[in-house]
Amino acid sequence: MIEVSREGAVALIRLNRPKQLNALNSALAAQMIAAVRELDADVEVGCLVITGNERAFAAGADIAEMAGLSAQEMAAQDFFGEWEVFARSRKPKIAAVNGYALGGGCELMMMCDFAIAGQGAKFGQPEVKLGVMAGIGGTQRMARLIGRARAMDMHLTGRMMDAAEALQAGLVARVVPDTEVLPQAMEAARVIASYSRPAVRLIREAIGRAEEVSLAEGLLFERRVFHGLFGTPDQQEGMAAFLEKRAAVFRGD
Ligand code: DAK
Repeated sequence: MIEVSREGAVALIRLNRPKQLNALNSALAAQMIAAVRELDADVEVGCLVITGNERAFAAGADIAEMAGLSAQEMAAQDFFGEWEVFARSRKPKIAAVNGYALGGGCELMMMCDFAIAGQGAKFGQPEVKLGVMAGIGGTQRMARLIGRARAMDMHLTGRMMDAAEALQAGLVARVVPDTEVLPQAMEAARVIASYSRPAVRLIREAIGRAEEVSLAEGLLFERRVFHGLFGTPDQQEGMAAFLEKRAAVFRGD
C-alpha cells in the first residue's frame, strides 16, 4: 500500500491505493509506521518525501473500514494512535501534494514539516459531513498552523480550500505547477539532506517547541541548542568553508 524508494540520502514514500484515492486504512498505516521506523534508524537517510498520485495525496481515513466500528472498538484499538509515531519521527518530512488532501490526508500532510502543493490541490477536513470529526491531529495542528477562525471554518463547514487559499493561509509552504510538485520536493529534500544532521535535527526540535512552550522557554531552548551546535565538527566545517569561500562538506556529526 506504500512504495518506498531511495535517491541518495532522500527517501520517497508513495501512498499506493489509487482506486481508493489513497484512503488511509490500518494496513497502510502499519506499513507506513514500519517504513518510517526503519528510515528513522537509518543514518544514511537525511530527509523523507511523502507523496500520493496526481488525483490524490490521500482522501482521508478509510470510511469503509471505520464505518462499522463501535466506540469501544475504536478506544480498545486506540484507532490510528500509531500515527503519532509518524508525527514524532526525527527525520525531516516534506509532503508533496497533488489532488485531494482531505480528512486524515490533510492531517498526514500537517504531520510533515512542510508541504509543497500543486496548483490543482484541494484541502479539507470534511469529517463533520460524516457525523464525526478529525482524529489524527486535525483540530489541533490546523488551529496552530492557520489560526482559530480559519480552522473553525474548515472543520465546521467541511468545505474544501484550493491551493492558492492554502498558501495564503499558511497551510502549505509553496504552490507550484502540478508537474513540479515532486521534483521541487525532492530538490528541497536533497538540499536539507546535504546540511549538517545535528543542525537540521535541532532546528526541527526548536521550531517544534514553538507550538508547545512559552516564548521565554522557547527562546532559552533555542539559545541552548545553538550553543550546543558549537561542539560539532559540522559547525567548524560550515564556518571554515564560508571563510575559505568554498562549499561546505558536512560529515553529519
Ligand atoms: N475512504 C474510503 N474510500 C474512499 C475515500 C475514503 N476516505 N475517499 C474516496 N474513496 C473511494 C470511493 O469510495 C470510490 O471508490 P469506488 O466507489 O470506486 O469503489 C473511489 O475512492 C473514488 O472516489 P469517488 O468516486 O468518490 O471520486 P470523486 O472524484 O467523485 O470524489 C472525493 C472524490 C475525494 C471528493 C470523494 O471521494 C470524497 O468525498 N471522499 C471522502 C472524503 C472524506 O470524507 N474524507 C474524510 C474521511 S474521514 C479518528 C481517526 C481518523 C479520523 C477520524 C477519527 N480517530 C482516531 C478517532 C479521520 C477521519 C477521516 O479522514
